[in-house]
Amino acid sequence: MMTVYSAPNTRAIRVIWVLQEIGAKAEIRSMPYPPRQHAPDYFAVNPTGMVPLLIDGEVRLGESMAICDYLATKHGSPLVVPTDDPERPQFLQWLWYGESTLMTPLSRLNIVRRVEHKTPEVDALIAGARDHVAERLEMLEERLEGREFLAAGRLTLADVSVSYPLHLVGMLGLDNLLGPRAVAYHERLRARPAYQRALAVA
Ligand SMILES: N[C@@H](CCC(=O)N[C@@H](CS)C(=O)NCC(=O)O)C(=O)O
Repeated sequence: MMTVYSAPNTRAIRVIWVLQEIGAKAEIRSMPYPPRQHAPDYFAVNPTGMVPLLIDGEVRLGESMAICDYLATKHGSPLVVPTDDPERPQFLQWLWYGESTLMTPLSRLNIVRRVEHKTPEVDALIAGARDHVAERLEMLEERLEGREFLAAGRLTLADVSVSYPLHLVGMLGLDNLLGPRAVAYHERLRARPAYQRALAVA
């Protein structure tokens, strides 16, 4: 049986959602967040202390989208757009947008906002990161014009990737930066029974 190490409100939700979409079984070991504080024994399993982590026999993967790709590919799932599909380039574009273009300023914001003694420099960093999030969400809003999903006209790993930064947008209280298409898109993703089941165990 595969094992997935998880914690609530982390990128592990992507992995558990994919497991649910493809109907694959894994033991989910959910820890309080952050494991480095609340589950120090986890360092013996993963020296970085980060989640998600997948263990499948000899295979150990610690990048959420690599795990999703590994699982979906192994199950021959349409969540992966095949290499000979004309939608493949856009699939890749949006898959990486989710974990780099959109996550980068969100991660920065998530850290800097915790600085207790706000100086003008800290405020400028927060404002700059927020502006980057806003600009980058505009790209998403454009892409969603006339589309229910980001590529190939169906749910793919590109949507799984982008769902997490959208979740973080909500957690950071930045919903006002989302355009109407992004709001409807995120609701559409969240309404999927597989996503709801995943949230319950992540
Ligand atoms: N690029 C990695 C990032 C993993 C990551 O940053 N995980 C966060 C939770 S979303 C974490 O475990 N942070 C806890 C820590 O750094 O101690 C992925 O996509 O899985």
